[in-house]
Amino acid sequence: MVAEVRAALLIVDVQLDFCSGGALAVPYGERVVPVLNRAIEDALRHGLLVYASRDWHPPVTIHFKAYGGPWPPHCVQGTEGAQFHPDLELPPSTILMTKGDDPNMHGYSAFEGHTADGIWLADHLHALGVEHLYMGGLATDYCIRESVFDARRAGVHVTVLQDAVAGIDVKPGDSERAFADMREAGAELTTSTEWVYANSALTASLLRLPLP
Ligand code: VGL
Repeated sequence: MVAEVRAALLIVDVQLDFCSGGALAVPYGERVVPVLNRAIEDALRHGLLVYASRDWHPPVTIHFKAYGGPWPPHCVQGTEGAQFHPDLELPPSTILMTKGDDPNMHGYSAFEGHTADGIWLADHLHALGVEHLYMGGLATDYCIRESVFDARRAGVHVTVLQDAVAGIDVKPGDSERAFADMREAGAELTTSTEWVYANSALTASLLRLPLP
């Protein structure tokens, strides 16, 4: 039986290398963790699915400077920096999406992510009837931005939780420009404190358990 779940929370790349002290630190990236923990609690209360993407690069990838890419090595498979932030309270039911593991792909977008069984995020969402993603995580100006664009291309509604994201800002203003681009792409921006699942009653009424 297929569960009809209308909305899900997608947590993008809250990994140690993107937090203070990490190999590609987002300034104060870890500030999103408590905000996301509250969002996770809310999502679970409303019976929504929780997805989490992780950057999971091989040591040799076109993504890294040494091999022609723009970035220092980060989130290398199996290293501590690739671990989720230890304070992030991901529930056991979290659906993990791994991306960046193909040495020929950058893997910015969570939509380049797949489950351990090789199911791409877009196909997973489609199979479960998820039509709306609430998004938070790192980094506003790269992986969040690209994930939003791909979600919109896949016809998925997106709400970005603005206080649950943080940007790298290689150039000052990158995050602000990213917010404008995301809005332009049709994403709604809100804050977690304003966040109410407008469709929560509908979502709950549409839940058909058990999940496949
Ligand atoms: C990211 C830069 C490089 C991100 C990943 O998670 O936003 N940014 N790799």
